[in-house]
Parts: sequence; C-alpha cells; structure tokens
Amino acid sequence: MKGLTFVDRCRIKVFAGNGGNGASTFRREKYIPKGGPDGGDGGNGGNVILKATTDESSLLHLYYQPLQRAEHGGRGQSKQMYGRTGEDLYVKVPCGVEVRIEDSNEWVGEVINDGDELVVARGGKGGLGNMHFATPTHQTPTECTNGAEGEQKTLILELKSVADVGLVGYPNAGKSTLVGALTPAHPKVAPYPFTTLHPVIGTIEYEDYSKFHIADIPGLISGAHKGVGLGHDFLRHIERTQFLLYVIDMAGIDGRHPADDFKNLKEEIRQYREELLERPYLVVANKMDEAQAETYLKEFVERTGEQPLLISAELGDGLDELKKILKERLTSR
Ligand SMILES: Nc1nc2c(ncn2[C@@H]2O[C@H](COP(=O)(O)OP(=O)(O)OP(=O)(O)O)[C@@H](O)[C@H]2O)c(=O)[nH]1
Ligand SMILES: [Mg+2]
Repeated sequence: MKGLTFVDRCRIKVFAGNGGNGASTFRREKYIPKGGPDGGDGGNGGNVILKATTDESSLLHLYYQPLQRAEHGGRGQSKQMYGRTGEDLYVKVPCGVEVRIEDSNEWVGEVINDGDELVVARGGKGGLGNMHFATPTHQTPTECTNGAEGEQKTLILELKSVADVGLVGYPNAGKSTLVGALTPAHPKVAPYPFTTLHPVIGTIEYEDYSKFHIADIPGLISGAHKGVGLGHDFLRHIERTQFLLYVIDMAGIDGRHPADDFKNLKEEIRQYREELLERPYLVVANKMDEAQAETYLKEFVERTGEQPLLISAELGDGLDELKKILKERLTSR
C-alpha cells in the first residue's frame, strides 16, 4: 500500500517454537559394551513475547511482517545431552497495544508502559529421552517422546496511544498548531482540513521537570460516526487520556458557528463511546486574535454555558495559563 506511514490496527500470526524430540540412544564406550540408555531430552520451544517500547509509534512494521516465529527447541542427544532451548522471539510494539484472538475476539492482554511484556504464544515442551524410561525390569528402553507443538495464534493488535491529554476538535481548529506551541513536537499545520491523518504524541514539559503527554488527533466532523471525513476510529487514541481539550475555532473561519461545532463534537464523542463525555475537560477558544472572535465568543457562552479559556495558538496567547490549568488538573505520572 503506497504511502502508508501509520497503522494502529493489524493482524499477525504468531508461531511459538516446537519442543525438540527426546533421543533414544545407548551408552557405547570401549570397556562398557552394555551401557544403559543415555538419550537426552529435547529443548523447549521459544515463546513469542510482545514487548512495549517507546522506540515504536505505530504497528506499521508488523503490517509488513505479519508472520512471527520463535525458534524450535533442539533434539536431545546421546550422552544425556539436552537439546538446545529455542530462543524466545521478542516482537517490539508501541506502548498501549491491546491484543485479542482474531476468531473468538478473546482478550489476551495489553502492554502499556515501556518495557511491559506479554507472552502471546507459548513454546512446546521438549520430549523426554530414553534415559528416563529405564526401570529395574526394563533396562534397555528405546522409548522416547516427541516434543510438543508450540502454540500458533492469529491475533489482532490494536494501538491505543498512551497520553494524558487528548485534543478534540474540527479540522482546521488549530489542534496541531497548539501541540506545536506547547511541546517540542512539530505536527504538520496547514490551512486546509484533515492535515493530521494520524495521531502525534507531544510532551509538555514544566520547569520542575514534570511532564505530560498530549495526543494530537485528526479532526472530527459531524457524521464522523457514519464514516464522514476520516470517520471516528482514531478516537481510540484519546480513550486512555485523563483529560480532554476541546479546541474550538472561535473565529468561525470555515463558516460554521463555534457553538454548533462544540455541540456536534460532543455528539460524535457520544456516538463513539458515551463514557468519554464524563471525562474531565476544558474548552479552549482558539484564534482569539481574529477580529470576529469576540462576537462569536459571546454567543458561544450564551448558547453552551461554557466558559472557555481564550487562546491564540498561533501567537502563543493564553498558553502559559493553559499549561498551568493542565498541571492543576492532571495527576503526574
Ligand atoms: N488566526 C489564527 N489562525 C490559527 C490559529 N491557530 C491555528 N491557526 C491556523 O489554522 C489553520 C489550521 O491549523 P492546524 O493546526 O493545522 O489545525 P488542525 O486542527 O490540526 O487541523 P486538522 O489537522 O486538519 O484537523 C492553519 O492555517 C493555522 O495557521 C490561531 O490562533 N489564530
Ligand atoms: Mg492537525
């Protein structure tokens, strides 16, 4: 698929390693013509383990490599030697990945923080060598067992970004401009809708070294839950946040009324997942540097009953106050 740069849902097939077979051998040495059974055990197969890392921000690499195999265990050897243990396969994923079995939708688990691990397929146990089967009445056993098969699963991975603050707003409201002004991240900004096509996580840092992560996501429009615009699936990236910022274009640059925008945004959130409406939030009135913004603001307050924080993301006005409010309302990690 040309131009694909971000994948937040993908299907992978994982194969844990098979256990190695046990050996059936007898000790044969010069002066010990009738040595006993000495076949060693097979090694265990390797596990497939997902590991969260901040080095990855998307599932793109797995989209292109949907088959992931861990190593098989080695066969047992004569002289009671065990087979080699198959190496575990670590599959790197971004922080915030949820895992389910494709067919049954059964929950497997999730990895949230950097370094979290989740075993998604267990390697098979190695088989037993014939040395285990000798008894006083059965001194030359030839039996040994085969290694067990490793687990094989088809999984659906879903990335839900890990951020403290989530931005919600119409396209062009200035969400990316705001993230660019609050953090060292530089999401693309442009005067046309749907500039942001996938989430970008920025980090707001304070002088006391505390920090918060903020998720810039694509714009939401009325009807998104029916697939209008970019749809609303990307809202999964604000599900894990503790706080929402509604970014409203208070200058009505694209010809809509800001109060309607706010109402429609809430409706789309409700359609996606109603609990998100319960999340603590703040409304920010952006583009207050534009002349018509004051008039819209008055009507906005009357119609919605909200008291937005006034900012201009472009000029940097009101951003210190915004950072202060976020710090007061968020619990630090
Ligand atoms: N006058 C004015 N323009 C602004 C302000 N903030 C952003 N803009 C402009 O609004 C346009 C859209 O800004 P973006 O930051 O790309 O908007 P967005 O909400 O990320 O848009 P999407 O990614 O398409 O959803 C750009 O032309 C910005 O320069 C502001 O405070 N005042
Ligand atoms: Mg944007």
